[in-house]
Amino acid sequence: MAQPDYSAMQTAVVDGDVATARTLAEELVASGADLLPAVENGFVAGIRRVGDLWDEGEYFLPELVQGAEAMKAAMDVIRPALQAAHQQQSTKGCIVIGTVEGDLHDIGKGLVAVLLSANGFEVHDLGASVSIAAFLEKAEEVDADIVAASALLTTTMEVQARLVEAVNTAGGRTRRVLLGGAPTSRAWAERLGAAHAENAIHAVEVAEELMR
Ligand code: B12
Repeated sequence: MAQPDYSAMQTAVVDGDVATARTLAEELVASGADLLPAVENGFVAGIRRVGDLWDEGEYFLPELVQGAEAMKAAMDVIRPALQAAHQQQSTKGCIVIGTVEGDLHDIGKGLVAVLLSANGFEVHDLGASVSIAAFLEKAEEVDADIVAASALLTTTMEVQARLVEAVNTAGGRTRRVLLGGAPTSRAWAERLGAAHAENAIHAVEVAEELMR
């Protein structure tokens, strides 16, 4: 089996080339290669590079948006295949996940949701910019064991803090909160009394620990 062309995947995202990103994703799925390392070393590396170029003042908002579009096009192709490849029957626990209110970044959260679901969790993905009330309402409705929340902006980390507080003080059963997103850390989550995971694979391990 030929090694997936990580560099072409990165370039497609960095160039914001939606059509090429989609084609490369289709070829990747058809090749039967291990999808997770390819996503991480290819498309995700590309979107991180877009972030660096933005940091360096090389890219402005249109390029950031276009890079995200290419990334999303690739993930739309890969998501169902990733899910099918890892699918497990048993339900390890029920998780409500979303990106907190005011924050539109949902690529990483989406990856976490897919992997949790592929590894046997029942996952309810509420999308991006989710209000605390919506998290609580859904958690109650589906009797969630874990509420998982992403924040990619330093300004929306504070919403994670309020979410933890709201989950802990809501009536009814005890639920654990799992936090993530690039600016967050284990120390931050622990200070709030929540769990933390660095990435999608780690999120599965931590969620499994929380269910023990
Ligand atoms: C793509 C992108 C966008 C896209 C988002 C599209 C989308 N649908 O998601 C768009 C163009 C919309 C965007 C907008 C903005 N963005 Co932006 N964006 C990014 C970028 C380049 C990549 C983010 C990404 O998708 N990474 C790839 C994924 C796979 O990684 P990840 O998100 O970190 O997720 C992993 C882990 O963190 C973890 N994880 C994530 N969520 C969760 C949740 C749980 C529960 C767990 C356990 C784990 C977990 O697992 C994931 C998989 O491994 C980052 C730069 C960067 N290097 O992160 C900037 C970045 C996050 N953006 C930034 C900014 C400033 C903005 C804007 C304010 C720009 C503007 N002036 O308008 C707006 C904000 C809009 C808003 N209200 O949210 C800054 C934030 C700075 C800060 N300190 O707060 C960054 C860091 C860029 C920078 N270097 O300055 N952005």
